[in-house]
Amino acid sequence: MTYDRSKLRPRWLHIGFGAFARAHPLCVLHRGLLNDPTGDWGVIVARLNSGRDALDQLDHARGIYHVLAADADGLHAEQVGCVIGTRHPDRDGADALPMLIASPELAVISLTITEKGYCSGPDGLDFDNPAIRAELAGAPPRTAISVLVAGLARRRAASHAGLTLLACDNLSGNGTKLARAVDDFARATDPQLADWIAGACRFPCSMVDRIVPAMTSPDRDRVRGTLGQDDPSAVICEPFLQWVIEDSFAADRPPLAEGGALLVADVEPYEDMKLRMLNGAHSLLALLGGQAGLATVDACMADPHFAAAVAHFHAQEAAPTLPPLPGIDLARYGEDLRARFRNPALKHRTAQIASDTSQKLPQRILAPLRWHLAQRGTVPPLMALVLASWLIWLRGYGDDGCALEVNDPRAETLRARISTLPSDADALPVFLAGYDGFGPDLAPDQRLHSAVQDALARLRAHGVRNTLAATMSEVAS
Ligand code: NAI
Ligand code: CS2
Repeated sequence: MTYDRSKLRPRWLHIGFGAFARAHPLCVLHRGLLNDPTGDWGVIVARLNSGRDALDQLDHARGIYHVLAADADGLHAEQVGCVIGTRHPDRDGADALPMLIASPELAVISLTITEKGYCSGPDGLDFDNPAIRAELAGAPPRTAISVLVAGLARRRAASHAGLTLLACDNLSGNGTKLARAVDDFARATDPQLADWIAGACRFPCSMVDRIVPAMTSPDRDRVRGTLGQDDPSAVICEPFLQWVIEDSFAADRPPLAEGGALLVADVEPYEDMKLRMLNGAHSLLALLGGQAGLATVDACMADPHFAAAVAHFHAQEAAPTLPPLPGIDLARYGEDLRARFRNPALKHRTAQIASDTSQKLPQRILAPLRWHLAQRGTVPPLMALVLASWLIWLRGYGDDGCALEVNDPRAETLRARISTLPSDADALPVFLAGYDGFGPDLAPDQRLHSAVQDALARLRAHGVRNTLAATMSEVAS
């Protein structure tokens, strides 16, 4: 490490110190500090709804941890040193984060809190979310949105300048969604605060990309073997890293371009490209692969039916929905994605990607599906199979009757409605009407109904592999 850590100040708060934060935003800032060693951009990391152990462990290592990029040649370790402290409400008190947000030195707050952490639906903040309801009724701030608003209220009261709030989750228009949720919450409590936030703070959108699977116990052994010591905060990920950020900062801008990020005026085309090509294909592999009993993405890609389906999905179902982006060849982008998915050193579990599907489908599958219906009047066959597969997951058993465990904030409600219905055909209309991602346009659409019905019947009758093989030969003819 070649920057002086003793010069780092608490200028950046990161909420959601999970696997991705370590290998992406914090890693980029670290690289930026290496390239601009005069910077004082130290980070305080926080967790809200997961335990404090990860933070205690990081404190024990004085904030230093390793990111290990995995490829066919092995693991390549990078030591990250930009973290200078941690906060957890259970350890440091409910006031700890709002106080930090109000401190004059702080300039940036970034978030990797998963899609559901934004507590939002298509129309902004979800006022029916029980945690949000409780906070608006006076409970101490615990959701990210309420913590941000509590901190910004203190900041305004102290007459400090606004902040940059940088959403780094896989949502389209992630910054806009964050701004909307914060505004909705603030406006419900203090409209003048909401006006101040809108004027003084910035919520840049950003496209984030690096595959960072959840760590497993064999991964911990690999880390120990490579470093020659334990590092409980280490993560293993792919070498690839991309971050495209809307160039809209409230005050000082950290050395992100120096760390490899691309700052642009409009992130939306990059976001849509990544969410539809990478994440859409990931959800396809996770749902259909998991249903077929395949445990990891590389195992799916080693199966010729899945490999052909992903190539078709990229070329015919996702890419046509995207506007051209200067300097980007979507065919090449798709090929590169498939090579990343084949990385045998990353054991990215299909079950991990299948979790929270209700939060992921709108930006990954349903937005491009709407494009196909509007422009071509058709439902692409693989998108229909993905939706049918999710219904099958919700009904609880896959090919050969194997049990499918759904980990999703909406699963309980959806499962209660559809798992007891006698047949998939009975379940389909309830599914279409019961999941709000479909919305008033897609839920009653007969073309969607019959495409998913057909996909369900095929998957149940022939299993995933045979269905993919038949579908690919039909689209080729
Ligand atoms: P993780 O499970 O390791 O960490 C999730 C973090 O989010 C934890 O700190 C957890 O406390 C926090 N969290 C979960 N639910 C929350 C809630 N309701 N409110 C506040 N905080 C909450 O997951 P990981 O891998 O760090 O991924 C997190 C997010 O980062 C993803 O959901 C995605 O949006 C984004 N991302 C992840 C990538 C990956 O490959 N892992 C790549 C690109 C983006
Ligand atoms: C994955 C993503 O878990 C998932 O849903 O699709 O986290 C994926 O690994 C990243 O977006 C890659 O940048």
